[in-house]
Amino acid sequence: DLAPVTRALLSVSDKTGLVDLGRALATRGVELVSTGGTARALRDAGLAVRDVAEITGFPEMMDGRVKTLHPMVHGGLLALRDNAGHVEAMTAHGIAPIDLLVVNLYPFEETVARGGDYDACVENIDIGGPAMIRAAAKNHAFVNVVVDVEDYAPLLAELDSQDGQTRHAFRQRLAQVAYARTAAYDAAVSTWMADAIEEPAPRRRAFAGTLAQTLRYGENPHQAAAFYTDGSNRPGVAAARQVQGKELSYNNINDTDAAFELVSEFAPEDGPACAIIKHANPCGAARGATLLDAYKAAFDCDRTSAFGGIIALNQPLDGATAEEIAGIFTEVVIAPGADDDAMSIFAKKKNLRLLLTGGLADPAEAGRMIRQVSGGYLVQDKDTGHLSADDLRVVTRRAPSDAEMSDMLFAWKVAKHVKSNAIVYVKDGATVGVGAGQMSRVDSCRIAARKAQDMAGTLGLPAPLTGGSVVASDAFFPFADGLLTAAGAGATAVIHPGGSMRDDEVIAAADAAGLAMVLTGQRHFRH
Ligand code: 93A
Repeated sequence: DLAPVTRALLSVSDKTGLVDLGRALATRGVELVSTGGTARALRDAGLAVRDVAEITGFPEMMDGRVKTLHPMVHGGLLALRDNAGHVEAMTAHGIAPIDLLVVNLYPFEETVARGGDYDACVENIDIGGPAMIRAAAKNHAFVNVVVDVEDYAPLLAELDSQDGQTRHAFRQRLAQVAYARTAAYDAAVSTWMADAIEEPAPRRRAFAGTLAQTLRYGENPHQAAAFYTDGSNRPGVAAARQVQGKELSYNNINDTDAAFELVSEFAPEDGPACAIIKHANPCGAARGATLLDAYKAAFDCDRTSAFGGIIALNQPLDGATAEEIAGIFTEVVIAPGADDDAMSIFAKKKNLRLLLTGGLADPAEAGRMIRQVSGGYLVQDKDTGHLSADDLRVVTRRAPSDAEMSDMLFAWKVAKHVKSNAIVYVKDGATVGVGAGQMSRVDSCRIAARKAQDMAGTLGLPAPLTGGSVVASDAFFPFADGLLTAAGAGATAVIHPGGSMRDDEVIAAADAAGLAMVLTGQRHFRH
């Protein structure tokens, strides 16, 4: 069960903690063997270290492509110490056992993330490192393999508690982590290649994630959960800097992502915009002359639901907006940045989480979405569909006014981020009613209209804001009933994909009600 550690091979690209580890091992009587740069770093710190080249009898060659790929190394990692044949082979060939392997790989993921060119990415595909990791992990009956700087301290603690040896269970855990690392590494290589290769897009994909955070729990307290990053460094919840507030929860991360992806639809140069999210659906989204105006207008769509919501902004948070946001309970605010005023106002709200992203996500950037079903995974391209006024086909006698057109395009972008069946009423660049996630479209129409009515009561308005609004539907109206509900609520123009068997009936109903209707030819289901 216990295995001694007398000889270690260290080969690391990330030299964090290396010298301390080397010294700690040397102090415990472990002989150090190492590759070029790693050996240099150890030697510079005054430690005795043998070069791998001395052991293999070969110099590192081909720009380091071949340095540890040799039987003297792999024999030392793979030999079963209790197998007479293996021991005989070691003796015959002068192979000395390696009991501890410390490797972290060429920074492939980092090279991709910083936009390295094709050749730089290829050169950063580590071959010898993963080969050794896999060999050492296979032989965990005798060999320890450490692939993470975080595991240096636990390794030393184990050696100290076990008198310079390690327990089988400890080595087994290290081996499991090691295979997770090599699997994620190769998945990252495959994912990068799939994106680098021109059409046709490859269909065989592997997925990689790096553990970023162990979460307190999942959607509910009885579910364990964790957060993995995909290494893309895309602006968003994963790469954001959390300035203040409690740790993000599973639901926070999910909702913050929904909020930021929605607000990223609105380019900063087109003016300030704000989205407020609850349970992954927008309960308000608006543009405004100022960020404060945008926030207030988004808030006025559904003040009740906005309580405890998540707010995303497309421009740096300013003092006036921060002051207004701080007036009610909000879970998370995510924005490209924040000025000093805003920071000091938020600093007084200790629990409010503030995330800064440094920029917006690019809604046109290709990506993959993965969903689990029982027994498998569904994978699809990200919904990057987008429209401009030129893509729309007017099908009613009345053409929309410029104001209606602008509101319809806004509503369409919001509808893309609402769970189906999605119905979004918009007036003057702000949502005034959102119907989400209903099994029937007409129900979404009714719910959105009713919520607008409720808000009119809250705001003390004589009539709901859906009067004179436009309405977007994420998919076609299968019958005229949803459209008639929207018209009844006061909508004057409608945007939807079209394509129903009953389009004629729906268009005739729009004409009869004096509505303007445009078809997108593209839908935005979101389930
Ligand atoms: O180019 S490699 O794939 N060929 C090898 O034989 C090899 N052996 C170790 N890369 C190889 N390594 C990697 O070198 C390790 O995984 C580690 O990331 C790096 C350490 O190099 P140095 O000690 O020169 O800084």
